[in-house]
Amino acid sequence: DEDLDTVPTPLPLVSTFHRERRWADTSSYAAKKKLQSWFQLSNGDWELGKILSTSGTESVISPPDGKVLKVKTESLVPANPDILDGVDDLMQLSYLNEPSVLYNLQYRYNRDMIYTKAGPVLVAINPFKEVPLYGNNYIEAYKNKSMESPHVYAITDTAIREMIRDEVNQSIIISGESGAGKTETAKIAMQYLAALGGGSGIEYEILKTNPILEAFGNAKTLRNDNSSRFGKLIEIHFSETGKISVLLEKSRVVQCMEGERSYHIFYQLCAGASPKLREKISLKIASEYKYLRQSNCYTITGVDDAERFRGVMEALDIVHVSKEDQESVFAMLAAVLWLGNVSFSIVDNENHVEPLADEGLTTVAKLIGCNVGELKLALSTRKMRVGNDTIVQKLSLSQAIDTRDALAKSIYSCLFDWLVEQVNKSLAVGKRRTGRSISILDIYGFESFERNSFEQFCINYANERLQQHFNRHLFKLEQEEYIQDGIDWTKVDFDDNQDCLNLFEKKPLGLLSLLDEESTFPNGTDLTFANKLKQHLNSNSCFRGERGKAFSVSHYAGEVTYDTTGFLEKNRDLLHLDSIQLLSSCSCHLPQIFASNMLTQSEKPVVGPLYKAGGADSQKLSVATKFKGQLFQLMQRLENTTPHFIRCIKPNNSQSPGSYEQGLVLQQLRCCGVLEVVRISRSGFPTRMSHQKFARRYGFLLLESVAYSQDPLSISVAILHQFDILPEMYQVGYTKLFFRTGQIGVLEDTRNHTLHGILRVQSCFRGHQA
Ligand code: AOV
Ligand code: MG
Repeated sequence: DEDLDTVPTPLPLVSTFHRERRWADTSSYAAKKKLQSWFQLSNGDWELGKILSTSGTESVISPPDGKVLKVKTESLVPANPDILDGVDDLMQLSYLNEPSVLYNLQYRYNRDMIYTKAGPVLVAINPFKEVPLYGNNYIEAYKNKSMESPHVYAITDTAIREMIRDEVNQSIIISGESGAGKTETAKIAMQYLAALGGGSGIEYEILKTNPILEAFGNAKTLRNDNSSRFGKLIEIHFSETGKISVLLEKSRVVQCMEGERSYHIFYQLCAGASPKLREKISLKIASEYKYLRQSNCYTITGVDDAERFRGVMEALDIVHVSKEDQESVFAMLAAVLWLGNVSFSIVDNENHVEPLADEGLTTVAKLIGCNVGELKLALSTRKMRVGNDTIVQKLSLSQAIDTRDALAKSIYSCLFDWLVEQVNKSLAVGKRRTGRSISILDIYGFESFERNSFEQFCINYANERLQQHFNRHLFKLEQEEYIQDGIDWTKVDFDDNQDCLNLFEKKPLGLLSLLDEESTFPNGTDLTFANKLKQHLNSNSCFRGERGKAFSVSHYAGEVTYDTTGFLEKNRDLLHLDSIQLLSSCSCHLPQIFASNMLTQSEKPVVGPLYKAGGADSQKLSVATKFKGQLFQLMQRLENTTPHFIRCIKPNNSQSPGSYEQGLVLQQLRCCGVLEVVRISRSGFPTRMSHQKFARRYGFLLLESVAYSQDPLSISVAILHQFDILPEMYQVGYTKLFFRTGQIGVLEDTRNHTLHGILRVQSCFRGHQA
């Protein structure tokens, strides 16, 4: 404390002040017209040009290629001076407009600087190639803060520090369209956590289990060769365990679009199983299976499925799945594939069917360990309770196919759940440091195809919820806090997606409720469902009825037209008691785990509608209701954490390196509100501290000892004055102080130096000159 009078006060603030000042220049553009400016080409792209002259409403502009063009003056958008090219935080741009942001990101992208800050948010542009930004040297550099450029490592580091400093759980929330790089980004964040754990911690274990979850939960889609078909929340508890929770898209097991693939593991198994294993589980090559044949796509360029299969087996070893259980897992996968080959023939004049007793049926029976007769019965009849009697009903062809597919899907999804459980169990071994956690959220990205079905409906709904979380944290809560604390500031408009969420969630007249209702009607069809939507939802501005069975939703990320074909069936996802009983009675030990799992599922109290259509045996929650429930749980877990957001951007649709399509990037920046985030961060006061905490933390730096006798607010104000913090840099609220970005850092540095008793005045100056 005796060193106090050498505290370097005003100087460090100067550089920050200049930066702040530039922001205010935005409106004075007219005065500077003769500078560089953005103008729009006919294809919508922006180009930079020098304004040669302006007369009336027209300007003459010269782009770098030497041509001279006439453009409307009002269409010109001011460009930033060259000195700001490629700044690493968009907040630093003098002119914050779309072309400037696009250009800045592209400037960096072309130099392999794929990360840029947008205020508190990290923007990551998918390089579609290896970039030299990762590995131990980089991790070390971020750890000891010798590297400051934006990076996933830096965000992860901040999360860890805040967890320790504030004793609050943290989350890293990764969003972006399909193929934008979320899953890779999640792995990079894990990498950092793993390295901090010294290479033996839980994070390292989680990384090693990745091949399992990717093999069983990812597939090739038209948007992404390695598309996640499940959302996952990795929770790393610094006291005891890591935990992964997931939501899987099941339908892919039995059907997928032309050019896409089912789950990687099927192809990996077919390509990589040893001759001995093949024999044991009666495995053929991928093209022999109908489930895999339908999309006409078996391989992914640059991917060796056989090699990946070996990786999966190694990972299964790591999570202590015994060789015997592994074999059972593979046998179940083979059973799923063979189920798809089961075909039916008509047996009476009422069009009832029975499965053919061919290779498909007999192999399935062998693999799951039941007799052929039982399986045949389970696939062609349904037991129904009528009063006190049980009657046996024969199935039509489409009912039988649905029953078969439902069985395949539930075997697969139980297998997936079981694997997640094994992974979680293996992660639960060993205890760790503090009692806090960091969660990493990586879900399926927003999808819009030519044809969009129930899966896209669920996926996009989840993304809509996530967007709401983003909005709430970066806009709503922020603005509410200012108002509550009596802070004077300009409100920033942002696209609130509450209307769209209402469209999905409102009861009884919302998309989800109406879907569930129609799913319970025996005579409900996809068409009656579509008509009902049009009848009830037309007044919602986010909804549009389309021709036939289709409807459109205006999502935050764009309008998507959904085809309701298959909606009811997929939502009901009936698995009949017959199938469940079959599975629980068979001799292979894994299916019993599944079956008990399924039984408990179907015995759960029914909160949603009852499915009268299938009889009393098939009462259970609809897929959409279950999905919503899981989603809410997930969001609730996130609500209690301090979020750190990463926005992944896909620079082109061809998954190729080096190509940066302005229009595509702009659309993504717009829909995730990147510009607004920057704007709010500039106009807002992102750092805040209660008067008590502020006084406690910095009060001892005060030169006047009288301060100690005063109330926290007066002490706060005295500190601000002593340090000459400029009035526009902070606001004094009723309960808190609010600071612009970077301000608290100066105080914090001074405090640290003082505390350590070594006032290295010089280095402190140096640190703030940049
Ligand atoms: P996604 O998770 O956002 O899509 P991925 O993380 O699977 O997207 O990324 C798609 C592909 O982009 C990867 O397979 C890589 O080839 C490439 N990629 C992404 N990030 C990087 C990076 N940092 N460095 C190098 N290549 C990268 V989806 O799961 O479809 O929504 O449901
Ligand atoms: Mg993914």
